[in-house]
Amino acid sequence: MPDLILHHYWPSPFAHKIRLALGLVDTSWKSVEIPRVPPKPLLMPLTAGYRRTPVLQSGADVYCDTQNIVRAISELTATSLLLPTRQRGQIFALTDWVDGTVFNLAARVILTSALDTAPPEFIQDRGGLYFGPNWTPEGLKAQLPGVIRQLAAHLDSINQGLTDTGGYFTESLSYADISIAYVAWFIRGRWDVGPEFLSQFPRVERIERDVHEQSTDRHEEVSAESALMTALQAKSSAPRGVQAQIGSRLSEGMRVSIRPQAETSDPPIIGRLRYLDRVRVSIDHQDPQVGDVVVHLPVAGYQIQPSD
Ligand SMILES: N[C@@H](CCC(=O)N[C@@H](CS)C(=O)NCC(=O)O)C(=O)O
Repeated sequence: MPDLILHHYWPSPFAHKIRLALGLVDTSWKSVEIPRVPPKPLLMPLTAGYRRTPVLQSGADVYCDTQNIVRAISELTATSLLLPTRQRGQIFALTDWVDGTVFNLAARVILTSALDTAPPEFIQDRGGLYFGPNWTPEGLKAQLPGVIRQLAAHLDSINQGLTDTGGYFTESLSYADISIAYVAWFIRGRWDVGPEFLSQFPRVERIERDVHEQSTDRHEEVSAESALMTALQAKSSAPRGVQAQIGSRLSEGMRVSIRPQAETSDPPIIGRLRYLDRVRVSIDHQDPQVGDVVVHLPVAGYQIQPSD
């Protein structure tokens, strides 16, 4: 297996989720630090326009979106620990809820608390990504108490689904537990009353602790330039082929544009369709700095459209 290279920045909660996943399967990885806001000139050549954090690279294969990255880690390290087959559906249902509703509420609380202190370009960028085009600082501030109540309601449900040992669905910890742990880590570290707030949910805190204790940290820092060179020297052996699907009008080689389904300010990812099955879409992408790479995204949560 080519080295796993994580393009990320340390305060990123979604990147933390992947650092924990790499640690739970006890694999080594290389760390490339990327900027917290665009421009990201040493990431874009690899991703065909995908700008979010994190991105996982393995040779000339580039995996975007944590849902897809966790699948890729499971496949590349040949372990079913994170996504055991029988519980996979339940795990994705829970992680969808956590990454969507629960993370969004936590991001609202944390961004609202940072409105007067964080750099304005950071606030502007994240507002557009997480809250759509019509958000305002006043609106966020007015809604804060109600948002905190909603966040507590969701964490209470998660807390009640847990016991004093093991994971949410499985005896050993899975991707479901990593999702609970990264949101708790985000709330604890970035909100001044985060630790006090979390103490209301002792089983959530227990999962946060267990996941962090069981995750190893086997990373090594490398430069972004060397990661680009790795891609340039590698050749992807990712499969080709577009699975026929009812209602889907896509075919191999078609130029496509891929965007998150939600209303966000993300730019489209554009390339030639190489592969599509029910869970993953892959596009061929070329750039002088990386040569030919294959960019992989999940199907769920994204709109894939033919593009001219
Ligand atoms: N659906 C994406 C969401 C990732 C995400 O929103 N990450 C945040 C960082 S925690 C982000 O990209 N922020 C903007 C940026 O880094 O440019 C995933 O699961 O990977």
